[in-house]
Amino acid sequence: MAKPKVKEIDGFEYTLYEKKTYEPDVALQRSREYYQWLDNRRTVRDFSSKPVPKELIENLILTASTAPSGAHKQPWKFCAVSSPDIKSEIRKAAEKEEYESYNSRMSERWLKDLQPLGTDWHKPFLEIAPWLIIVFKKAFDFDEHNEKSNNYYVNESVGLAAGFLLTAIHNAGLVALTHTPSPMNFLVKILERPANERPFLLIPVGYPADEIYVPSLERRPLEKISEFYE
Ligand code: IYR
Repeated sequence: MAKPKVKEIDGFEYTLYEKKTYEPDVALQRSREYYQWLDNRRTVRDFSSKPVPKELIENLILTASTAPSGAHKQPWKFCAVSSPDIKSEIRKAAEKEEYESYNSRMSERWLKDLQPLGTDWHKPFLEIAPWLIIVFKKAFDFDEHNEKSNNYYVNESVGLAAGFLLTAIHNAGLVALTHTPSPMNFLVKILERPANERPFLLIPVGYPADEIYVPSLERRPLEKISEFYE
């Protein structure tokens, strides 16, 4: 008998999930290739202004939204900004906060840790990148009766979605920066977000500028980042 596509368990509908699998040798090869492909992703701060179609950004957001979330509450909102006026407003507000951070709020030790990255309070990429995706986390939500409903593991869930977003950007041959101007509340105001949405990450997305250099960084080797208990 053919397997039913859906069935009811304890009063809830379940869908048949036919996951494609691979024999270990093929899986091993795929895992190696995927690692090498993702190891090639780098954070980029120098963007080209070359346009990126809206539909591509929509696909990136849809990909991010496939992340798992606590109780499947999907506690995220992705705001995609290409409007030059809004980008410029965001840049102005971000630079104001960043100026304060770099000049008085960040510790000497923090500034020293950032030296190899070459960052400062100037954020031209906020206007140059064709799109800014601002990821908001929803501290709580409203149900269909407009009653407050809970979200769970919000930071974990939105962090996962942001990770999926970064891999989708890399896959599209685009680059991104995980930018965290601090504090980020100005984004709630500029984008007129409701009270349950808090800024999580600001991610400029686009093509890289013509000739770019990224810091020569090393990723920690497997022995340093893992312990196996066999
Ligand atoms: N938010 C600041 C400072 C900054 C902090 C860390 I930690 C970084 O890895 C990079 C930058 C900025 O965006 O410049």
